[in-house]
Amino acid sequence: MPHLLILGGTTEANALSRAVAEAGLTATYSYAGRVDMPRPQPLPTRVGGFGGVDGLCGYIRDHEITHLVDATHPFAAQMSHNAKAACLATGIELAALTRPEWDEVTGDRWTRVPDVAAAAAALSGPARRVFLAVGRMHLDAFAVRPQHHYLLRLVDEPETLPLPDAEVVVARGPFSVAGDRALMQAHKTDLVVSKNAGGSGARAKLDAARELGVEVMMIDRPTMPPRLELRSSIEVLDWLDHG
Ligand code: 3Y8
Ligand code: NAP
Repeated sequence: MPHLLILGGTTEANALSRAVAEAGLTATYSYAGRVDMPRPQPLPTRVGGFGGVDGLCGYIRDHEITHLVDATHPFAAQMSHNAKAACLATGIELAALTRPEWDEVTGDRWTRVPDVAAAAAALSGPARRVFLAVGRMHLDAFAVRPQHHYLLRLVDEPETLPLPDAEVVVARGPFSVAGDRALMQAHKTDLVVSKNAGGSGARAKLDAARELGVEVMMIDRPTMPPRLELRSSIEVLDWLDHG
């Protein structure tokens, strides 16, 4: 009897979760436990790390997992590398559920940087009004650039902030272009810093930036291990039928 483990946390993972539940398949949805109230799922759900590759191998064996779908965010590189290693070690099938990265279109004013550290390094100039839409986990990297006024969008209210001049909006995606345009106008944003997440949940700020003529600093994705990459829930269900 197949038992699927879905490494979740994205819009696409949530669509897969619904499709798998509707198909009546045996599956478990997994969150890292990054936020206080993760979205409830129509599948049995576990929350928290596995304890590295060994912990994930133990989980796979103890729960007789037969297939793993890595539907984590494109910046969740550690989890994706661990998933590849654990599937090799335990001999179970692995597929990733991914989404294409965003591409610049006419009217965009993008500067691409290779990673979060390079984004912080590139902010060496005079004070700007920065919409830092990269989440909570990388704020420390920008502490070296305290001269800017930051607008931070976070999923949960932070206890402390490493940035002296920052205002926080607590919100989780998916976001709207009208909402992000109004937010950026109210903040007088002159630069948006964004991960190249792809997908629909986080792209509104880019469309709003284009409409407002605001510059975007786009952080490229980390490298992923080679693995089978699927693009939709249908492709995953087909893979499960034949995998
Ligand atoms: C815990 C689980 C859905 C899925 C929602 C997607 C879309 C909306 C947009 C901005 C960018 C950001 C951030 C973002 C988006 C989706 C998707 C996505 C970006 C939840 C969720 C979990 C997380 C973790 C959280 C990170 C943070 C990143 C905020 C659930 C809501 C910035 C990524 O406070 C923290 O520790 C937050 C941590 C990892 C990145 C970071 O480095 O801080 N996501 N986000 C998952 C877990 O525990 O395993 O409750 O749904 C999921 C979603 N967030 O259909 O509702 O698919 O990308 N999430 C980025 O893309 O840049 C916000 O503000 O414009
Ligand atoms: P990461 O840096 O790649 O992973 C760090 C560690 O977190 C992993 O080694 C693992 O711990 C644990 N982990 C990550 N995802 C997990 C999952 N789905 N289930 C169980 N454990 C998980 O991951 P991250 O960037 O912090 O992302 C964490 C979660 O947030 C993922 O579900 C991801 O899809 C979601 N998310 C991330 C972003 C982002 O910008 N990074 C954006 C949207 C959503 P152990 O080593 O102990 O097993």
